[in-house]
Amino acid sequence: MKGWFTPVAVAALFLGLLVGTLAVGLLLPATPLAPVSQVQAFQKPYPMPHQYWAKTDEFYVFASGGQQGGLYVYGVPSMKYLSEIPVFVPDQAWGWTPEDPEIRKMMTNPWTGQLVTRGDTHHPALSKTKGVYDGRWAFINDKMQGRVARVDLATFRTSQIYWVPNISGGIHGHHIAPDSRLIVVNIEHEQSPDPVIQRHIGIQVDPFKGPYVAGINGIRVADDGKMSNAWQVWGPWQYDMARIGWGKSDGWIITTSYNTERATSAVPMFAREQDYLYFWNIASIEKALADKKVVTTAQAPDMPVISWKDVEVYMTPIPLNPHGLDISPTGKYILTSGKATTLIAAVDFEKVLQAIKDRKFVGEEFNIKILDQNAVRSATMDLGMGPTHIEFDDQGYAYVGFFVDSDIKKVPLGEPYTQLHKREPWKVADVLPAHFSVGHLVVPGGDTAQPYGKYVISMNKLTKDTFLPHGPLRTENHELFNIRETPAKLVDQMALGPETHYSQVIPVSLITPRSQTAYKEARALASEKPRVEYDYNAKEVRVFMTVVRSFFTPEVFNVPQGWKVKVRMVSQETALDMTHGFALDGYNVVASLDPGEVREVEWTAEKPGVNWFYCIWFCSELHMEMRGRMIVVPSQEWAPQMETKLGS
Ligand code: CUK
Ligand code: CUA
Ligand code: CA
Repeated sequence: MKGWFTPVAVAALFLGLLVGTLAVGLLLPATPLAPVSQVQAFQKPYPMPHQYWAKTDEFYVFASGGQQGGLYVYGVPSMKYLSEIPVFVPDQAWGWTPEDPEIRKMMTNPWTGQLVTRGDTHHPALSKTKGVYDGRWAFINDKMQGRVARVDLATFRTSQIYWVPNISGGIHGHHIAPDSRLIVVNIEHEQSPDPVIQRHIGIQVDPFKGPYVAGINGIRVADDGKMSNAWQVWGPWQYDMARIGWGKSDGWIITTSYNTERATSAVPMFAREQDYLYFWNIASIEKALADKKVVTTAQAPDMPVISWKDVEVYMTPIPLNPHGLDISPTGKYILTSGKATTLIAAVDFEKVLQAIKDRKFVGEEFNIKILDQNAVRSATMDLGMGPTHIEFDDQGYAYVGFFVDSDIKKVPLGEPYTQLHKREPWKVADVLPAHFSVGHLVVPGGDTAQPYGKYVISMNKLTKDTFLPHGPLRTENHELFNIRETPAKLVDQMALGPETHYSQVIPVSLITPRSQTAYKEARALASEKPRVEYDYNAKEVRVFMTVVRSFFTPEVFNVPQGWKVKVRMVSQETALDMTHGFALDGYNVVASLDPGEVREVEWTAEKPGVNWFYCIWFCSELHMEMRGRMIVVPSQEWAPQMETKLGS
C-alpha cells in the first residue's frame, strides 16, 4: 500500500491523467471499435411496424443533464431519446417557462426573491420502496444553487424545488433512503456559514483563508413526496458522495471526503496519502434532534443544525481523493475508488460494525474515531488508471469505470455472491472498452437491493471523433453493453447532449401504467366562461382563455398601455399528444399547454400597438391560423368602452 502516494507519485498521477487522455486521442486510428462481427447486430424489422419501440424497450433511463439543468429520458435497448424533463433551467421546448407563476415560484430563491434560471444536475434518485424502485418520483440535485427537485413520474414534470438553507451552493452527493422517507445531500463546497453555526460547532472560519466547514443535509420526504427540512450536521470536512445504506448497512449514511486536507486549492487537496470514508448513524442524528442539541439560524428557523460532535460517526482511510462510492445489493460491500490512484477499496460493512464493537481504532481526528482499514476491508483492488464510479448487477459483479483507461472493469464480489458467480472474488473478469473516458456507469437497478442487470451503460465524458464533427464543443456518448454475455458486447452508442453525470434505469413496467396522457386540472374549470376582466385599481387585465384546436377564446383583447396582463389558459383538449402553445410577438413570453392543462402567463403591456399571439405547436391543419391579438391602447387614449366584451 505504501509508496504510491509520495508527492512525486501524485505528480506522476496528474501527468498520467493528462498523458492517458492525450494518448487515447493520439492512438485513435489504432483503437477502432470492436469489429462488426463481434458486435451484436441490432435487429430491426423492416418496414418498421407502428409502436415497435414502445413494445420492445425494456427500460427507461433517467439521465442527469448536468449543465443542461434537468433530466434526459431515453429507452433501452433502443437508445431512443424520448424527452427532456426541465427542472432548474427554463426550457420552452418542453413547456417549462417561468412566465407561469407556479413555475416562477419554484425557481425563486426563497430568501432573496431572485428568479434563478441556472442549475447543474448530477445525481438522480428514483423513489424506492423496500430498497427497490417504485416508479413514483425522481429526485435530482442541483450542485450549483444547492437544491433538490422532485419530478412526478406520472407526468414527467417537476412538482417541487427544495432549497437547502444556510449554504451558498455546492452540494454534490445525493441519495434516497430505501423507504424514500429521507434524502441526504452533501455540502461539497466548504462554506463560511452563519456565525451561529460556527459557534455551535466550535470552529471559527476565516472567510479569506479558511479552512472552511461543511456537512450533510437531511431532507424529510412525506407520503405525497413533499420535501422539508430534517436536519443539518456540520463539521470540519466537505463530502463528495453520499449513500444511505440498506440491508446490511441499513440505518447508516455513508459519505466520502476528498479534501480531508481542508485545503482551499487543488494541489494541496492531494497532500494526504489517504482520505476518509465516513459512517454516520442515523439514529444518533435523530437522538441529537430529540435531545435538542441544535441551533437554528435567522435564515432557516425550521432547520435544526447539529454538530458532528453530537452524533455517532466513524471513519476509515481510503485511497486518496475518492470519487466513486457505491453499495452492493445486499448492503454489505462499500466500494470506493481513488480518482488519482489505481485503487478501489472494498469495505465490508459487517466488518465495520464488528470493528466498532471491538473498538479497533487506530486514532482519531476532530473527535472522530478512525477504524483500522485492515479490519474493515475485504480487498484493495489495483485495477487501472483514473477509477470513477461503480455499479452492481444481479449476478454478483461490480463494474468499475475508468476515466484514463477508458474502460469498465467487471469484478466478482466476495461472499455471499461467490455462490452466484463461482469465481475468485476481486479479480478482473472482463474489460469493456469505452469511447471515451468513463464518468458514471449504470446497470438497471444497479444502486438498489435488486439490480435487474442485463445491460451496462457507460456515460462517457469524451467522444472525440466518434460522431460527425459538430464544432469544438463535443457531445457525450452513452454506450450500451450487453452484460449477459462474456465478454460483454457493445450493442449501441448514442450521442446525448451535455452532460450526464449519474443516470438511473428503471423497468418500463414501473412507469408506463402510471403515465398520464392528459391532465385533469382543466375539468374543474369546465363550466367557466372565457372572459376579460379590467381592474382599474390594480391596473390589471385578467383574461380567462380556453384553448382547443384551433382557437384561442377570446382571440382578441384590448389593454391600456402599462397595465399588467394575466392570462389563464385552460386546455380543453383530451386527445393524446395534442399540446398547444402561446407565444406573444415582441414579448419575452412563451407557454405550452398539454391536454387538460391549465397555465398562466403574465406580462406588462409596455408598447402601444397590435401584437399577435400564436400557437407554437403544429397541432392541426389550422395551426397557422391559431392566433389572436392583444391591442395595446396608449393610456391617455383609453376609454372604458374599449373593454373587450365576450358574447354571453
Ligand atoms: S460526479 Cu460527474 S462523473 Cu457529480 Cu457523480 Cu462523477
Ligand atoms: Cu395549437 Cu398549433
Ligand atoms: Ca485529499
